[in-house]
Amino acid sequence: MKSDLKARQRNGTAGAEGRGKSAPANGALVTSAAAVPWQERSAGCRDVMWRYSANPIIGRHHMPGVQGIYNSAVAPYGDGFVGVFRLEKRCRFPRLHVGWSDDGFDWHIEPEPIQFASGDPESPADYAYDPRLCQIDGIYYITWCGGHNGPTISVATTRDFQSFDRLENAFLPFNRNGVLFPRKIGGKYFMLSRPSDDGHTPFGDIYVSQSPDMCHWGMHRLVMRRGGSEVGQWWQRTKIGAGPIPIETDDGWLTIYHGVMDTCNGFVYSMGAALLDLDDPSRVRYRTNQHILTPEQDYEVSGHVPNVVFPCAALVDTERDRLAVYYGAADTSCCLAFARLGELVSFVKDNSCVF
Ligand code: BMA
Repeated sequence: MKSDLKARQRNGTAGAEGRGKSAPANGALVTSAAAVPWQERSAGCRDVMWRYSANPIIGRHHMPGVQGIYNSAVAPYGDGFVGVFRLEKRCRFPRLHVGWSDDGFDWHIEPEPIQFASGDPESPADYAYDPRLCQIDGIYYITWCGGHNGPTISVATTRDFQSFDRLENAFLPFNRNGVLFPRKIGGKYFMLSRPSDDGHTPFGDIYVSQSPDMCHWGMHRLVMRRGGSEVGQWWQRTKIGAGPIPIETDDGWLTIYHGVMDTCNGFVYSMGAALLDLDDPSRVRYRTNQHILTPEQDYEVSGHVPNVVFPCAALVDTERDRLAVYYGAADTSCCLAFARLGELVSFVKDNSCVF
C-alpha cells in the first residue's frame, strides 16, 4: 500500500476528475473516488452516532518515537484521502504532519513536520495543533491553533500537500478552533472560531467572521453560547468549539462541535451538532439538547488527557447517506465514528434546544 500512497503523493490532484457522483453542483462537498470509510451500526445499537469497532485507527505509538497523534483533519484527495495530523514526539511539542490513505482507515504519516513558507517574520514556526482542512475552489486551506504571543488561528494553503504557504493569522490572540466553511457565502469566506485565553480556557462561545480575501476578517457575530443550568445543558456548560468543516444540507450547515463540562476531576469533552442557516451562519436553526458522543470507551477515558472526544474532520457520501467523523480520543489517538447523514440531521431537528 505504501507505494500507492507515495504515487498519490507525487501525482494526486485536487481536481474533480474521477470523484464519486455525490459531489453537489456547488462543489462544497467533494467526495473521493475512494469509498468513504464505513461500518454499519451494530445490531442493538440505537445511538445516532456509533464508533468504529477497531478504534483507535491511529494508536498511541503509531510511529517510532511518537507519543500521540490526535485531533487531526482529513479530506478527499485524488483517488484516496489526505490528512493533516497533530503529532507529538517525546518532547510533546505539537506539530502538523501530512498523511496519506487509500481507504481512510489505514494511514501513512510523514515523519517530518510540514514546513510552511512564509515571508512574515511575525509568523515564526511555533507550536501547531488541532488542524482543520477545507477545500474551497480547488485550493486546500489548513487552519490550526498556532502560537503568536499565545494561541490564535493560523492559516495556510496548499494544492499538492508538498508546498505550503502561510497566510496572515486570521485573528488576534487568543483564539482557537478556526473552522472554514467549504464555499463562499454571499461572495465572502466565512470562518467559525472560539475566542479563548492563553491557558486551558474555562469559558468559550462560537463566533463567525467574514472575509473578502482570506486576509481581512471582520463582521464578527456570535453564533452559539455555551449551555448551563438555565437551559439544562451541563454537557456543554463550560465551553464549546466547532469541529469538522460544516456540511451543507437542505436544512442548513450541519456543524458538529465539542461541548465541555467541568467536573471535580477536570474537563469532559463530548460531541454535539447544530444546523446553521445556509445564508446567515450566525443564525442557529437547531442545536442538540444532548451530546451525540461522549467519552465511554477505554481509549477515550484514559490517555494523556482523560475524557476527551474531539472531532476535527468528517467525510461525507451523500449518495449512500454516510458520514464518517474523525475525532481525537484522550489527546492520544485518532478514532472514527459513523452516522447516517439523514438520521443525524433529523436527530438534531427532533432534539433541539436553541439558546
Ligand atoms: C483543548 C485543546 C485540545 C485538547 C483539549 C483537551 O484546549 O488543547 O487540543 O484536545 O483541550 O485537552
